[in-house]
Amino acid sequence: MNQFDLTGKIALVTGASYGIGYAIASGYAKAGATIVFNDINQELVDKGLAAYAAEGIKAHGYVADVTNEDQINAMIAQIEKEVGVIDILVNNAGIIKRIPMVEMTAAEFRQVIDIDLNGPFIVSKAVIPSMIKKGAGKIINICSMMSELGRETVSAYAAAKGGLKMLTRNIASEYGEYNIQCNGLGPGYIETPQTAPIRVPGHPFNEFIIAKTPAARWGTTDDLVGPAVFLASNASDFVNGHVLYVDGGILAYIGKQPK
Ligand code: NAP
Ligand code: GCO
Repeated sequence: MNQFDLTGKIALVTGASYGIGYAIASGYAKAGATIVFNDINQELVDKGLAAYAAEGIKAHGYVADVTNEDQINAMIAQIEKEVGVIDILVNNAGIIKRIPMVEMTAAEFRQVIDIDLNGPFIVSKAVIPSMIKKGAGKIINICSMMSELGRETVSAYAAAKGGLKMLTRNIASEYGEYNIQCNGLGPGYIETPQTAPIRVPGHPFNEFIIAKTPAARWGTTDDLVGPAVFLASNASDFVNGHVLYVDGGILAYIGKQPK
């Protein structure tokens, strides 16, 4: 039996019109899964549907804001009616604000926490009952280097991603007996629209990250697909409450000595 085969599984990836979510969903489709995704507006959902179709993937797209419990509950009910019960949930949707903490408004802080932490709670809470009924489920929360490390200007994001690591452990603890595995996937610094502003060649942060990464490069979304398939598949049925960091070695490395 191919433990990494996702044939017959239905995977919901939040915020997956592009970026990391899109790459993971596309990888799941190639492993046999049926892909369902949401994004915040119809334009993005249509953009995502076109991108999946261009790869020969018939995805199902829904407009829903992960912070809106009514929208999420309605979407899950619609998915179960139109596609089927969700076997795999990837809580991917997220934002970042890079503002010095003392200059960040409480509203800005709350917005990041709402999307990056409350959102995964809301969506997980909506899908777990059907996973319990089905007798199995996989939940993968997209964590971050900021689940372990702080840095200037990302206080809200680090608080959210640190909380997401503990929400991951708590879901694993509370629902493991129902054969639900909940794990984190912790990307390092990845080339996506979210990091474009700090990845400009010659930008000090760009050089900094390359010096902090043993692999001496930014990650790509392709680097995340194999680990994401592992966490969604039967190959990880006894892995629970773990955060799998896919960071090229950043967390293990003090950083290259400046020349
Ligand atoms: P991205 O390119 O900004 O994509 C994020 C996606 O989430 C977008 O489609 C976005 O839609 C959607 N989204 C935002 N708010 C939403 C909401 N309230 N409801 C539904 N969808 C929403 O980000 P990314 O780089 O692919 O990152 C994806 C995830 O990986 C995030 O959780 C991020 O924190 C995490 N991560 C990223 C990196 C990295 O280096 N890129 C590293 C570690 C972790 P809009 O276009 O409308 O915003
Ligand atoms: C930043 C980056 C990071 C990455 C990622 C690292 O400004 O430091 O955006 O936060 O997005 O989370 O794992």
